[in-house]
Amino acid sequence: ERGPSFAPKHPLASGPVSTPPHTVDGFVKEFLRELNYGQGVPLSRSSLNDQYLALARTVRGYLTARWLQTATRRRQKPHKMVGYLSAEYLLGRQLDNALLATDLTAIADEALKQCGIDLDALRQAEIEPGLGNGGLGRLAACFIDSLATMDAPCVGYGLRYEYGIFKQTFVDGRQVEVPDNWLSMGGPWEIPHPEMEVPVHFGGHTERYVGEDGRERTRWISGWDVLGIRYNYMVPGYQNGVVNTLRLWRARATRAFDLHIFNAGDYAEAVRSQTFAENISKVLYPEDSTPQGKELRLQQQYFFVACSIYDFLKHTQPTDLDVRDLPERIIFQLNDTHPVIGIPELMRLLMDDYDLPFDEAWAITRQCFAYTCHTLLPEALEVWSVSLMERLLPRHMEIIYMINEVFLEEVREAFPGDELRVRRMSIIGDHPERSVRMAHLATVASVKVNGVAELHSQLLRDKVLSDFSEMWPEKFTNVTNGVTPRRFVRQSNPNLSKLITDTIGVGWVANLDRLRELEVYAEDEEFRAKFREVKALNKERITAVLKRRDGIELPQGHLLDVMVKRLHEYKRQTLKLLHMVTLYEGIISGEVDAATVTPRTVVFGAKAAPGYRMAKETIFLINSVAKVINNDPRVEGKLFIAFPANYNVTLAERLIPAADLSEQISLAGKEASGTGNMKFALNGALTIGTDDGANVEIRQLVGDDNFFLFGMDEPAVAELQAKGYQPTAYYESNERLRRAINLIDSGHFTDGNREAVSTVIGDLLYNDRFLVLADYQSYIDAQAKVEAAYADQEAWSRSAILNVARTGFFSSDRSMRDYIDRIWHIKTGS
Ligand code: GPQ
Repeated sequence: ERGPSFAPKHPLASGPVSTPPHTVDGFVKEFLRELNYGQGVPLSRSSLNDQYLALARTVRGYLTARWLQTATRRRQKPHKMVGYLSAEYLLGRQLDNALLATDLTAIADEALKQCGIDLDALRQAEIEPGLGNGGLGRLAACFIDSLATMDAPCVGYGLRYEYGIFKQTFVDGRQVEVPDNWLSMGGPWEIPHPEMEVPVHFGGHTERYVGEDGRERTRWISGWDVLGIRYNYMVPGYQNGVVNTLRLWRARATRAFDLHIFNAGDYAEAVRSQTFAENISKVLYPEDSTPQGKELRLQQQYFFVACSIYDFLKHTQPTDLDVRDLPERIIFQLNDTHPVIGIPELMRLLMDDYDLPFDEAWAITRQCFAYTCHTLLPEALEVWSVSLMERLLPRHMEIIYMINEVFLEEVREAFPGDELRVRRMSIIGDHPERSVRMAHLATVASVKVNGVAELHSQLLRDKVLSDFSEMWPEKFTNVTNGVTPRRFVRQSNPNLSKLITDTIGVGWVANLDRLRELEVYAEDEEFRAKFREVKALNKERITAVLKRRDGIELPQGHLLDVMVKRLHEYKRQTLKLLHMVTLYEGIISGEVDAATVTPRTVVFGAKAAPGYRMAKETIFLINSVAKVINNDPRVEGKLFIAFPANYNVTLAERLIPAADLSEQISLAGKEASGTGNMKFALNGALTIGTDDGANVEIRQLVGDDNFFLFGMDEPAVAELQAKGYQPTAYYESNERLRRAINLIDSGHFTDGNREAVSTVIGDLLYNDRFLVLADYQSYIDAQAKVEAAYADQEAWSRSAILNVARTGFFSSDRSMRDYIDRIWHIKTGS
């Protein structure tokens, strides 16, 4: 291994050699240097991609200078740090964020102008790194942004997928997935370290041996190995000179691996086996909240966690550290169960490499992890079959058995004679096959277990993990999610940002509670007019974006009603669709005069997991309904449905600032938190939502008058389900619902093809696991209230402003403060 190995005497040895100048002239020089010497082209012959890459590397240079300084400062006085372990980071585009963090936007703009280049064109050349599925991955990206802004010592660890979340296209209204080759135009934001290889083992068997001291030990003789290659990404704090690290791992074949086969003369087989090893970091699994028990996925999880723990032990921590002091140096935060295999991995290292006995290793390990759960859906709780574990990670499986044995003893001691409880709590489950319950393992080993919104944490304690919370009540806590105001207000909504800054000063960007100072302006007519002007400008902007990006012509002057999130039954996109069909059916049946209808455009954005049948059928249905409603002259242009393909972070940044109405309509008790809901409120959209996830807290903060609540609450849902829910009863007793469903069922939206809608309709009528029909009437009534409220633009603006002013709580800076104070106990700013 060729790591850092010499101690040079040069006065500039701890770098950076110089910091690039914060001036237009200086920036021009840095940029041209990158263009000439990095890309090897003169300005006059450079392509758009040359210019983008040179600009990105220029800006990266400004970041690296700060990054080296941050690292040097932290090395001088090492403190406990956070290792944030996450299989996903849904970063979004980097350029704008880096410019904002370094306060270079105006300088870069002017510098490029002098070179005859439009900054905006280069912005659009960036392919966003989509290394995540949805909320969970975007949350990780917000968290590391906040930690850098708070100057908290943190390394984000994850996987450098060669292919991120698939690109969604529609063919005849159906989703077709296209691979996301995000690195195809170059990866200017990453710094690879191909010389820093981390060995990762798989398969094989274990054997006992007796050490020199006479004690029995175990060694793992692996069956095959791969190497982890380190890729560093910089995570800049907001205008504070701090740059933290995001470290993503790429799998590469070992040389030993193929030498053997080369020697046997099979060249092609050797190359093929390389591909096998490199497959580990090839592609992000596109299932959100519904993991498939695929072997490659377990390989990915173990691969990145093993690399990360090794990296911390060998490179990051001070070399003189005694592993017994590990809990004073590191806390690994488990972003859901994906990195939970890190628990037996740390145990393995402590026992087999550092020679500690089980009890001592276990006492240390139990202080080094904390676990965040992001779901309540039983099907989202990961389990791995024991047979797969034994084959892929035999030593880890042994260690899990040992952990389970001492844990179940603890349970028996706390609850004598309660063998049913012991079975329920066991880390190993028996049905439908013997498997490891990763959420149990995480809970047993962690210092703290947290949910992601008040209601979610409560339901975790009372339902999903109730046995555990009875045993260890103090282990359970809540940290309500948050979003970064840098990306999701300051960058994405420059018009609103300027209005806010002109009104209360710039302090809000790093201290979002200060938005409270806007509250008084809700009563100020002039401010309200300016606020409406901002919305109007943002609507113009999204109109231009959708035209250019999707060829969609958004009608003007409409209430803009937005539902963007992964396609999932529990999120109930179908309920939104039934509302639109109801409005439409009212018009075409002659019951409602189109002239009296509130003009409304609904924008859907949603990817479906490629193997999720119902979700894909729902996409097809939305597209089918959209085509008919948008083109029916009887509607007189009053209703419109836009479903741009490939909703991603970049589109979210354009769409959310323009929205009037935010759809957060999951069945109560199913959405752990939601984070889109927070972004909408912060950008001045009103929410129509159920009492679910963080909606509850949004409503408490903004007030009932400024939130459209509907639907059953969680206890009502539980009660209805307990007594036996019958969707047909709602269908039969509600005429408008029946007419809407019948219209879809008749094939009206599918050229007479009834078969094409039967999956969705059949499920609604005879299954409806997420009680769409039960909440239908309440939703329709709430939407009528929305229309009445929207008719009074002054009152609407007042509510929208109050949403902005009262939701500063949802800054991810506050979430990070909570983790730091109550879970991690690390120091910031030193
Ligand atoms: N979430 Cl378990 C995901 O995005 N993916 C997952 O696999 C799981 C959860 C979401 C969750 O559905 C949202 O309610 C949360 O707001 C989000 O995680 C972040 O906590």
